[in-house]
Amino acid sequence: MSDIQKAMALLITSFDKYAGKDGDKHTLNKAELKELLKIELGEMLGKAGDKTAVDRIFNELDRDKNNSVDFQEFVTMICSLTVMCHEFFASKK
Ligand SMILES: [Ca+2]
Ligand SMILES: [Ca+2]
Repeated sequence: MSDIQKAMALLITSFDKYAGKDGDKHTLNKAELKELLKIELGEMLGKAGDKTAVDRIFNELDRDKNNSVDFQEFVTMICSLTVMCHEFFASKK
């Protein structure tokens, strides 16, 4: 597998790991999203542990407003974060 294929597989595995906690592994509820943010992106998001930040991120991610974050919505967040990282490293050169 190439690095990009590995990264895609990891994204899917990570989503399943957190999304499955309440028995529905197709979507993340707010508690599941909070745990994912805290454990996987804690350092990057800094204040993701605080409740207002989690609410805000959850509302931003839940584009179709059905009160849960599906895989597509999750991947959209990862893509934006990846673009931010890329810009950050590009600006350091
Ligand atoms: Ca779930
Ligand atoms: Ca949704």
